[in-house]
Amino acid sequence: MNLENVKTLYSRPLLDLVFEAAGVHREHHAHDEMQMCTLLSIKTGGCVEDCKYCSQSIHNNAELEKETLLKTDEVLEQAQAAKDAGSTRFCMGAAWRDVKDGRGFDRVLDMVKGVSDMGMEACCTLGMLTEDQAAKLKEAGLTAYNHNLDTSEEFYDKIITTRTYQDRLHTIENVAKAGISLCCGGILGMGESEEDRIGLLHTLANLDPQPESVPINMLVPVEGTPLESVEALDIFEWIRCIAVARILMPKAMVRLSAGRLTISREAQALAFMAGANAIFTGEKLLTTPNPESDEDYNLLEVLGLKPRPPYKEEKQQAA
Ligand code: SAM
Ligand code: DTB
Ligand code: SF4
Repeated sequence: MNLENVKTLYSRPLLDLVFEAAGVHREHHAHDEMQMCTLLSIKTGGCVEDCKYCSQSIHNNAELEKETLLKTDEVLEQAQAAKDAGSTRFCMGAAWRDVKDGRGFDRVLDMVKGVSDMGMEACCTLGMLTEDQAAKLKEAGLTAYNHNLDTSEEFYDKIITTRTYQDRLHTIENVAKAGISLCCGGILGMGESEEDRIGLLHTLANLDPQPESVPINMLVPVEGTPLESVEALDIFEWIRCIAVARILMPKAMVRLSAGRLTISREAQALAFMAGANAIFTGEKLLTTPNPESDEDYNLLEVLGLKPRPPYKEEKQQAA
């Protein structure tokens, strides 16, 4: 769909959009299922990129406990706990600009293999990747790689100056070449214009192949970052973006990522109606808090939704 058409779609009355998105959602997905995912920061802080929203950048002054790369056993223990708590996808995030070959990467490959062998979908977000590194992750059993475009190409350099939109697109290409599913979305509420949100949605929808998963992050304004006091985005703009994402990318999982802690249950319910069908559960995202699992499971129950079963069958351990 070209940019003009996305603009026209985006400008429709909100409830018409939600209504259409709900139809698209029901046509392509089990509308009563929610994918429950868990995030773990496997390497925290000290990142050389200057992303203005991020608690982990060395260019910002957020208060943060830095951590070197976790041990494989620790990560697999957490993955097992997430599985026991009902998660079917485990996403490991590292505060790296890019992946360096060597012992650290080899350890991440072991983690991926371990999570995959547990029968969970394994996802990673490690910064920029080469084609060869993507192939190795695929071989280790990686289901999906998260690499966000974050915002429109036009607004990008107001948020990050240490890498370009093209750098991002290049890694996305490497992920696709390796046959790994792409998880790619953005952040709303960074002070961008409506045109920037439209631009982001247009670029995401025109990726070939389209992302299998589209994380919609609402900015978590972290103290000590340049975006700490940016004005909050109207919640109906967030709903509008979710509905447009669902209509433009019918088969994708539309994933409510950062920001749910301050979003009301009612607004989340409307987002689910508009086609959002995945959430991160667990008390922490990477470095910021997330709603308690109990609250999330309670919300699902009230709304008549159920956790989506894993699409991966548990692998039989060799005797
Ligand atoms: N370093 C890797 C990278 O940037 O690709 C992976 C980790 S990074 C923390 C993953 C994503 O989290 C970012 O692309 C961004 O979209 C999101 N994110 C980070 N801080 C955020 C915040 N304060 N509010 C909302 N989303 C945030
Ligand atoms: C994504 O788009 N959102 C998740 C996941 N991908 C890795 C990360 C959200 C991080 C929110 C800020 C934090 O907790 O540090
Ligand atoms: Fe580093 Fe990722 Fe944070 Fe940017 S978003 S500073 S690349 S950890």
